[in-house]
Amino acid sequence: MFGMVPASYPQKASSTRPIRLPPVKITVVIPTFNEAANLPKLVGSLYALAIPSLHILVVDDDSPDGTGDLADQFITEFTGRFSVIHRSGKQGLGTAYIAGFQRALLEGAEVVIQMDADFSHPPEKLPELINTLKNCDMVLGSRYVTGGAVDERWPFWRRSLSAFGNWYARAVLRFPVRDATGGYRVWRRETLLGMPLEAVKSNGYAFQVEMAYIAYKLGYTIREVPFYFADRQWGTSKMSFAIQREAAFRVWGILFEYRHLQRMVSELPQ
Ligand SMILES: Nc1nc2c(ncn2[C@@H]2O[C@H](COP(=O)(O)OP(=O)(O)O)[C@@H](O)[C@H]2O)c(=O)[nH]1
Ligand SMILES: [Mg+2]
Repeated sequence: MFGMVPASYPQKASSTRPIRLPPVKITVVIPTFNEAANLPKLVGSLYALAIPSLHILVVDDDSPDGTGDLADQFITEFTGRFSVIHRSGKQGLGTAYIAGFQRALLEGAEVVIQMDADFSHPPEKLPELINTLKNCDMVLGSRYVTGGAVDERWPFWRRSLSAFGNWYARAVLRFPVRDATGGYRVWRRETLLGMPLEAVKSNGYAFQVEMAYIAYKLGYTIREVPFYFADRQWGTSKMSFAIQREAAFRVWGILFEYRHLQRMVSELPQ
C-alpha cells in the first residue's frame, strides 16, 4: 500500500515527488446473446475512445452464433483489459448484469457501466456519462429528457409502449426518473455496494426499473443525460412479449418488496 514504506528503506530524491495514482478502473459490462455481428465493432469503438483503465466484461449466455468464442479471442488481444463470463444458456438480462456487476466489483472497478451490445447505446456518449458521475452517484443515459430521443424508425406501437412503460413505472412507484427502462447507465462502485444486489429478481426491462428504484429510494443522487437511442442495425431484438408482461406486473412486486428497503440494506453483510 502507498505510504507503507519502512523508515529504513533507502529513499531516492524522486520519492519526494507526489505519487501519481493510476486512473480508476472503469468496467463496461456488456450482456450478449447472439451479438457476433456487433461485438467486434463495439469493442473497437470502445477502446478507440482511449479512456484510461477501461476494461470490458462480456457476459455471454452460450450464444448459438458464437459470440462467446469471438469474445474469448479478445482476451489475448487486449490482455488484462478484457474478460468474459460464460453462462450455460439464455438466462436473461437481469441475472447477466448482476453476475457482471459482482465480478466487476470483485476485480476492483471504481466505475461500472452497463451497455447493450447493439449500438443503441452510442459509445461516443460514454465520456460525457462518466464525467457526469463526478457530481452524483449514478448516471442514466436518457431518451426521455430534453435532447434525448428514440429512433424515428421505431414503429408507433413500440414508441408508445416504451413511453407508456416509463410513465406507468413512474406513476406506480412514485419516483421521478424519466427513463426508468433504459439500460445505458454508469454506476459508482459505492452505489452498487450499497444496494441489495442479491435481492434483485427482475430480468428484462423491469430489471432496469428495479435497479433505478432501489438507488432512488436509498437516496443516491441520479442524473439523466440525454442521448439518441438508435435501433439496432445488425442482429435481432431479444425482448419479447413475456418480458413486457413481466415489466407490467413486476412494477407492483417492486413496490411491495422494497417497502422496507432501509432495513433490508442495514442487514446486508459488510
Ligand atoms: N447474456 C444475455 N444477454 C442478453 C439476454 N437477452 C438480451 N441480452 C443482451 O442485452 C442487450 C439488450 O437486448 P436487445 O435484444 O437489444 O433489447 P432491445 O434493445 O430492448 O430490443 C443486448 O446486448 C443483448 O444481446 C440474455 O438472456 N442473456
Ligand atoms: Mg437493443
